[in-house]
Amino acid sequence: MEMYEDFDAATDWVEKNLDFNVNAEVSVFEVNIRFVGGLLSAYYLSGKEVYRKKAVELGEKLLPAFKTPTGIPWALLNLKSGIGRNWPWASGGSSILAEYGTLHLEFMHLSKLSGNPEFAQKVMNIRKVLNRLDKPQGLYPNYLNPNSGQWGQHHVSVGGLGDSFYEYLLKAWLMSDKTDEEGKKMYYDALQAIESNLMRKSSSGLTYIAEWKGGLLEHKMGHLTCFAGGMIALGADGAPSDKTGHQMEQAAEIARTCHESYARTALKLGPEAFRFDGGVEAIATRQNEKYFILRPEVIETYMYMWRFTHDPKYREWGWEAVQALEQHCRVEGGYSGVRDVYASTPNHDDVQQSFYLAETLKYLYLLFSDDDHLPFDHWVFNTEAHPLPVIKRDLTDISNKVE
Ligand code: DMJ
Repeated sequence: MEMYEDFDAATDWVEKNLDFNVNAEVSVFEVNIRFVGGLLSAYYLSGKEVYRKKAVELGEKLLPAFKTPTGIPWALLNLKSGIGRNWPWASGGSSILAEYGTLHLEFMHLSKLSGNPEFAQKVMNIRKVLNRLDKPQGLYPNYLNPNSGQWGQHHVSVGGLGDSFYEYLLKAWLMSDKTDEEGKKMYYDALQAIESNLMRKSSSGLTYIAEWKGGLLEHKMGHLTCFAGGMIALGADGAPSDKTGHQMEQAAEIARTCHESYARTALKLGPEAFRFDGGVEAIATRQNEKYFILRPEVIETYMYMWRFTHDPKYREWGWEAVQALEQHCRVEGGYSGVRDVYASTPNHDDVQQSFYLAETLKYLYLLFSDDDHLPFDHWVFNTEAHPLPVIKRDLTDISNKVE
């Protein structure tokens, strides 16, 4: 965005103030996607050594989280003592799929930048544990016990608790310059199981991805799940050729459903979750699912769909969102979430989530930028929209052979 002065001020702050030697308990996942991812991106975009150093330093601080009998990391970690534990609410002491499954991209880069193979080994071991387990209907439950290595409750979601695990399988393959065949296979197999067991069409023809509770479907789709339109579009190209068109259609249908979830509200901003039962379609029916906290997933999907199709409707839908954000979320100090998207006047929650800048506004900016701005063949976005470069395979050997 050419905001060089602001960037220099931030670099100066990081150099002088960013210190990880704190006695604090943090979420391993959130620290990884927001801070490690952000630092890595800043390094690759600027080449400034301080960002590389800080990213590796922080990565090292996270390593004690992997000290479990299986190597599946704890969700929470005290950065000073190195003592980890899991969320008290998570099925019998389980770790969460979307948390331990969303470390791969950053940890591969940490190994590359530090020369320390430990980071890569830790995330490759997570895959090994997963590949040894039986998967119900080919699906990955959201809960896995790090002590026993067994699944917890058989709940499956492409939204909260599951989402970015699937995203990271696909992006691991893309980020490896399409050499990570294991990541590729795990992604397309998982997507097949999702399509068969979770993807449904409403009576009026809206495609949605439901939640799976031990074999029973809950016909609810979270705002978080709306990222799947973008993910499926991104993966469609690499799918077996007979599936490419089908996956692009699925992605477009999910984008349309998520747009409907916005269009059917008073504020033209989407609810946290919407349902397809009791005669309703793409509408939140419970009061505690009617809020909007500036989440990016729907706009993220518009951005991917725009890049792959150049259908102007995706920019139009993005522009509708910009107008709604300006009208209903803009407040004196920045932007705020709203408590009920069906109420005609917004009731602000007084919070600007950090993913609003990192993701929502970045994806909007990219939606209205040229395709050569952070092109997909050179960059993958981590789940917090921090761009990481594709690690190009070394072609020297091949060209030698060709000669
Ligand atoms: C972000 O932190 C990431 O996109 C994560 O994968 C899911 N939730 C939020 C944004 O809604």
